[in-house]
Amino acid sequence: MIRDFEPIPLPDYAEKPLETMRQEAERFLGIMRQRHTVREFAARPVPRDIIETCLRTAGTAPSGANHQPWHFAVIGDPAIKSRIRREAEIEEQAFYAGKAGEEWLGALRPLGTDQDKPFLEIAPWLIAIFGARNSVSADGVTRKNYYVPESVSIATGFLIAALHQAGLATLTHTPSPMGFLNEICQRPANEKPYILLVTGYPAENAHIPRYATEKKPLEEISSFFL
Ligand code: IYR
Repeated sequence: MIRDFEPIPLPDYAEKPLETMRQEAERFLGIMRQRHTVREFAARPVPRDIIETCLRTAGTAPSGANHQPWHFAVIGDPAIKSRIRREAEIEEQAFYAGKAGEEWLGALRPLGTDQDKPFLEIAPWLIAIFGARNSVSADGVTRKNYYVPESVSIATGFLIAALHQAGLATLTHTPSPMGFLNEICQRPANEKPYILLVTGYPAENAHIPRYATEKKPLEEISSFFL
């Protein structure tokens, strides 16, 4: 179906006075600085509706041609989580045994990661995030999607921020390759798994690598042209 341009007045925009803008920008920075990737999760359950609301936030992300080329497969079933752990650890064993190469393994050393992924069974929710190269609409027409990795990554960023704001911890896990997620999550071949987002409460004794708290200063990540 071809849709024509139909402009509507910009909804929802409310300009903030500059001082409020400053305060809000600072406040959000403060919130996001409190996000830390966690690898030790509590087994405590998290209600499904909270995950659903955060997924709705992810679904507001901008995307190529507004095609919204993402799919979030949300896994709470312990048997499926075990299967994912088993498959992921097979890949990770090969990765850490040398497939990654010395340089990559060296880069990961300060993070302290290894091939054991118990969090894949412990955390209450695993969110497998897929990007669709093309989509088939209800009327059976296949349409190509655009900027799929960019779109999926932006939506994932929204999701991570939403889960953090809700009070949950996440781990952006990327077993590689992770084609096994298509079969387990029953996703078609035109969809590529990008990230397995592990979500739940952090374990009571959770640690993070100090290295992960070292964020580049503004001067290093930006340049201004005035
Ligand atoms: N997928 C592996 C390795 C890994 C790779 C990167 I790049 C990281 O930032 C962290 C881990 C694993 O999950 O252990």
